[in-house]
Amino acid sequence: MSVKKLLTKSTSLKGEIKVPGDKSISHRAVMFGSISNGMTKVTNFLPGEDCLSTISCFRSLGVEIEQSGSEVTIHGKGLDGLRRSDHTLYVGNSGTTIRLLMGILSGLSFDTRLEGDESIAKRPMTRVTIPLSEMGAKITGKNNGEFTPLTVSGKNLKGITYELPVASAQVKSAILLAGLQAEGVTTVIEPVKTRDHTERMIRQFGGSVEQHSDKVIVSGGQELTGTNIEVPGDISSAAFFLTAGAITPGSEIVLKNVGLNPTRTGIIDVLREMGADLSIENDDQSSAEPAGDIRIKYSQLKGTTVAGELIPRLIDEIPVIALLATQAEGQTVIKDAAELKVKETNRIDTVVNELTKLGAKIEATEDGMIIEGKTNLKGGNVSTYGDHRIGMMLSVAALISSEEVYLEDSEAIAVSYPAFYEDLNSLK
Ligand code: SPQ
Repeated sequence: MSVKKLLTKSTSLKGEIKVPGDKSISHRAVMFGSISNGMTKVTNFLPGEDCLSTISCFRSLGVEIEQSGSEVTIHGKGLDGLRRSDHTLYVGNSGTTIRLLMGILSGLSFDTRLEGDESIAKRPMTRVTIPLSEMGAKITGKNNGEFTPLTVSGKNLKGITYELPVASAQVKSAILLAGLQAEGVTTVIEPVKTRDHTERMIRQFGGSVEQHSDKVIVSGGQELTGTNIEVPGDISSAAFFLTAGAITPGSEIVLKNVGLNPTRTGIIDVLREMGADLSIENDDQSSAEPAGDIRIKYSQLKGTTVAGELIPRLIDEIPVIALLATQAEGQTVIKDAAELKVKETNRIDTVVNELTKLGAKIEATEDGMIIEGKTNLKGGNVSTYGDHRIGMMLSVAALISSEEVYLEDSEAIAVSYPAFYEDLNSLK
């Protein structure tokens, strides 16, 4: 059901928010818990639609999982404990679920059919099916395995050395999950370093993995053991409030317990570069995933360039960085980000089209966008087009728009942040 939401301008935002658990880490906690031996307890799990899809897929594969809000208990019986599902696994809107799951299913001795929603049906899968097939799995799907529905027939796998053609944590993770089951050693070479939650989690579950600046190496045949995982807050969710605080005059917001894994903190670097008044407090580097509180105050911003090695460290924050740039003096250039075209929507086109409707001066390029600031945003009719991050970015834009903003398909936000509007309203 499409929900059209009326959004209005706000005065200064003040207060504290504890953003929900990290989406990437929540998915991986359920996956590793399901393939390990023994019990795994996950706290601060993100009960968003995407992570619930991951739970539902593993339940269909025979894993006993209890979930109540942000608490999850997984009764893992190891990879051998997974059973063939008699129905197609439905991954909803979640690219992480389908791609990482394919890595796990590649080494299991049964067939599994996978499909998702309309957006998943358009997202490229050969980036995963090619290396997994090279390892020995048999994967069939629409257009020679490019699109869902896909069927994975698990086989005995052999380790490979694979150079990723695109910087992608999902592809790297799928290969590592297959590598844990393969004969011999699997090496993934990255063009640019991407988020390393999978690597950190292999160690948390008692496995071993070698991490170098440009490559990751795992040996096959490792036995993983269940453990307790405390998920830090999601910096990609925090990014919407960091932006709201930075662009809404008079604001001061503190975001509690946000994940500060350096492979994810590109947004902090960009905000600082743009002149934002931002500080990190209670920085805790002692856990497997570092975390801390982030304080942001309204300030005058200036344009910047976002490119190169920074891109994978903030890939999901680019929609909201485009909004920040509309409020910065001068030009902001975002490049080397062609991957945005294959997310939940083509995020170059959606960001440019929707922000243009609100009066932004923004132009699409082949691999990014160019934004001229500072512009006054006005009201209008916009849509998420089913993309949660576009929905939250437009909701933040509405805070400083001179007229009312109507947001079509606002329900998409529940994919990663079901309580987004409650948290936003608590700051008004
Ligand atoms: O799971 P999904 O739908 O792919 O989610 C997105 C998002 O905006 O939430 C991307 F559309 O995040 C990806 C991210 O872009 C999550 C992810 C991960 O958990 O490994 C890695 C990134 O994708 P990729 O393709 O660059 O590896």
